[in-house]
Amino acid sequence: MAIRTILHYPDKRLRIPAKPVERFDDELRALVEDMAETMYAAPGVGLAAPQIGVSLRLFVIDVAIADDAPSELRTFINPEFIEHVGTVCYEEGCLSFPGIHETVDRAERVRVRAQDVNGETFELEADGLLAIAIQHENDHLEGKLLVDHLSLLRRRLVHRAMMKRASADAEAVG
Ligand code: K2U
Ligand code: ZN
Repeated sequence: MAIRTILHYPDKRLRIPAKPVERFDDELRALVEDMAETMYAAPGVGLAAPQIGVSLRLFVIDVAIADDAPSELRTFINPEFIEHVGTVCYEEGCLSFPGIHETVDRAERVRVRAQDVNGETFELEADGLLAIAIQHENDHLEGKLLVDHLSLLRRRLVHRAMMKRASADAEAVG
C-alpha cells in the first residue's frame, strides 16, 4: 500500500473525463487500497482516482469521520446514477482545493448502480452525507470540480486563492 500525491487545482489532469475500468485484477485491488490509504491519511470522506492522477472511473468513500459512524469503506467502479431526488445544500470541501469550503446544491437522495472491486454490480440508495459524497466524487470522474458549482464571483475568488497557494508552494520548494 502507498499514500499517493493528491493533485491540486488547477492541475489539468483533474479536468480529463475518466475512462471506464475494464480489468478487475490485482492491479485494480492495489489501486483501491492506495486510494483508501490516501483518503484516510488526508483525511477525507471520499477520493476519486483522477485526484491521484489515475484517469479511471472509480472512487472510494467512507463517511465515518464526518458522521461519527463505524468506518465502512465503499468502492464505486463505473458508477451510473439511476435516480436523483430533491435538493439539499451543503458546505463542501475538496482535497484538490485545500482550505476552500463552498456551499453547493446537490440532490438530497440518489440511487446509483456501480461495480465493486470484484466486478460485481450493485445498486445503492443513499441520502445525507453519503449522497453528497457520491455526487461530489462522480463529478471528479467527469472532470467537474467544486469551482464549477459556484457563481462567477466565487469562482474567481477561489481561483485567485488557489493560484496564490500554488505560487507560495512553488516558492517554498525553491
Ligand atoms: O473528493 C474529495 O475531494 C474528497 C472530499 C469529498 C467530499 C466533499 C464534500 C462533501 C462530502 C465529501 C473530501 O472528503 S472534503 C473533506 C471532508 C472531510 C470531512 C467531511 C466532509 C468533507
Ligand atoms: Zn473533491
